[in-house]
Amino acid sequence: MEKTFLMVKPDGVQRNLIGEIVSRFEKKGFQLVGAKLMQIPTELAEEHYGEHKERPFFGELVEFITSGPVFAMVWQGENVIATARHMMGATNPKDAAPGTIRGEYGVIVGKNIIHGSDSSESAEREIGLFFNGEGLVEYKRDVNNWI
Ligand code: RTP
Ligand code: MG
Repeated sequence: MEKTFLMVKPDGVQRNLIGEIVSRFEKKGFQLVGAKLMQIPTELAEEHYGEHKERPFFGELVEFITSGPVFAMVWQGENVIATARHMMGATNPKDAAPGTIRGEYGVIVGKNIIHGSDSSESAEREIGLFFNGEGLVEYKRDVNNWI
């Protein structure tokens, strides 16, 4: 089953949005298979956002994502990678549709509440970086028969 890596960023944790965000993916019908509250070390942040190393905002991005605890999660379900990105909304909250997570709760691009893997390659890479093959739980859920 397809898996993706989602993370409530430090602003989302500070604003008490963990429950709201978890609830949205639960209600959609996706299944939580791993989660942890953690403070990201600088080296992990730099690796996670490595594709943006040359961008002018890289320093700020790493500083922000390491500035407080994040809630790291792995979710699974059919097409979960693309669907989660739709549910998150556009990167810049000013362009994110109402009803999406960033559209409802975000204001500026540097504090956009949630991260989500953007492809199957990045999902695999990010799940490996944050969970390192440990802490994922496979379990049957009766409700899956109804989704
Ligand atoms: P994320 O990786 O955090 O899920 O966000 P994303 O795919 O929607 O956007 P991406 O292009 O990967 O950018 C990563 C994060 O960098 C910050 N950013 N700042 N100042 C800027 O112009 C700028 N552009 C991007 C955002 O916080 C974005 O989530
Ligand atoms: Mg990205």
